[in-house]
Amino acid sequence: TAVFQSEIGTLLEQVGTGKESLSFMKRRIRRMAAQWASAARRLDDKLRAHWREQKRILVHVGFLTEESGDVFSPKVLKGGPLGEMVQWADILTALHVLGHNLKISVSLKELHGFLGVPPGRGSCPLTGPLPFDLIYTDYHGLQQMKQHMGLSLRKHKCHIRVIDTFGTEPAYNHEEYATLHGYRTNWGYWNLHGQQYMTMFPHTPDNSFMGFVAEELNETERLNIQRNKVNNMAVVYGKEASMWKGKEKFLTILHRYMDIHGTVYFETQRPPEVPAFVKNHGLLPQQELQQLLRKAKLFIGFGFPYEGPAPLEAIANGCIFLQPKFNPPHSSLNHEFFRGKPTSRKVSSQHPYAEQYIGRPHVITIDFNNSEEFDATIREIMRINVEPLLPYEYTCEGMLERVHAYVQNQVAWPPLSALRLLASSEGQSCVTACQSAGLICEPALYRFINIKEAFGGLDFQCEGVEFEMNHLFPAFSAEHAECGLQQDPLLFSCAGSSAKYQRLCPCRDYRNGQVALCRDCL
Ligand code: U2F
Repeated sequence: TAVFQSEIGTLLEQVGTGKESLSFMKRRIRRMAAQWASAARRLDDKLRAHWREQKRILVHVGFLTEESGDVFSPKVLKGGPLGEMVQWADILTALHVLGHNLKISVSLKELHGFLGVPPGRGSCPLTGPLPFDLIYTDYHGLQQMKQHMGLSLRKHKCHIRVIDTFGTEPAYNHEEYATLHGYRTNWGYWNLHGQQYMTMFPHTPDNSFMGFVAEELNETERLNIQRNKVNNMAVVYGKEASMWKGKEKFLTILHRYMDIHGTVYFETQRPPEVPAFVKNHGLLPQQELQQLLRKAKLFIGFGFPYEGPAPLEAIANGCIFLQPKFNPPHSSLNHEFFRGKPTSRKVSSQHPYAEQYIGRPHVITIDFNNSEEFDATIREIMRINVEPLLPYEYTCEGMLERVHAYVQNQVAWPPLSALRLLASSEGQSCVTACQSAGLICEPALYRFINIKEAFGGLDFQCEGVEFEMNHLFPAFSAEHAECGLQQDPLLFSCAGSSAKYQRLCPCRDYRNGQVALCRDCL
């Protein structure tokens, strides 16, 4: 039996020392401990009737190992990416608080130790049963496990979960299909189930949404924030000078109305990209950034970094987040940053989650190239008042609830009763088809609709039925009245569309603020 555990001493010890990234994660774990503890109490009450099995879980953080190059750790105090570390810290805390038996590895040596093969015998395949029920790792870690375990990795594959910031679509994951149809990338084609990839935001229903948390406010803090907001104070999103490059025009307009603050890393001198009228605080510890956001009215992004945690933190502290719309959207087809990533997802703004799941008045997404609109929006922002907002799925309780659901039931889940069968229109993906019915596509339910009878249910008359490996199938082609069924379950995919096909889509409902779970899912 797993018992909720709010004492974090052992967790901190397990995380270890010797790297700036680990220190960052430990500071975060310590700072958020009280919040996790009270969330655990609430969820414990809520789940009273459920028995929870204690699982043996290995967390192997591949990108922090020396063997993968660890380019992140040296940049922690220099404006480098922190989003991934925020997420790993929160995953570790969630698993620990849920009371599982946790082992943590950030080196090959530790990995080998935990997998039960003596170090130095890396080519020797693991024999015997896997000593873990679940392994959370990333693409780097997966590669390392393959080298270590050899062929036996295949046998244990279903125990693996891959933390994958931007997501992996089924067409890219399927080795044979990716090779035949031009979906091969450097990240690999591991033939996992789409839902074994876990993302930072609910980017695509083909993957599981893991997420992270942001700080919650108590009543006093809420009141204080509302009292202390400075109406003409803006903070710029971007801790690295390069993110400010070429943005003088917008900064100048903004400066007509507001005092501008930045948290850009610098060594000795102000970076030339940051104009003199900006008050630059230098890179701040997370806690001090929170304090700054509590005073600010506006948090403004200039297009990069994509899809990070900071906008949620800003919105949670009562800021309005202003960000550029991308028209055309950015993707691996047209933008360097996404090139070679195993997804063709279209990124419609700097932060599509903020745009689509939160929206106005907390999030305003506009075309920055239209100076008049930009100017008018700044003036509008100074007139409106917003309250701090944090979607439930980004609270500690929300993350615990979701991770609990994944750990306990991801195998045959969600229940068939959640299924709503829809047909997409031609050229429409199942992501969009379900969305436009107020539902979400659920790839785990494809296996129930991948049958001839499903076409009849939607009034499609099949002249012929064929089985094929095609990530758009099951689908109906009007031209020859042909019905296509999916030959390989690994290719079930919510993403993807073609003018030729009306796709069959397994949709389900979802909870407000917890899109990963259906209403009757727990
Ligand atoms: C994203 O990574 P980033 O690290 O660039 O994401 P941000 O949204 O900037 O913020 C990450 C954290 O940095 C903290 C802040 C956030 O939790 O509290 N921070 C801080 O401690 N001090 C400061 O002065 C400013 C921010 C994304 F998460 C990654 O997955 C992507 O790889 C990357 C590129 O798109 O963007």
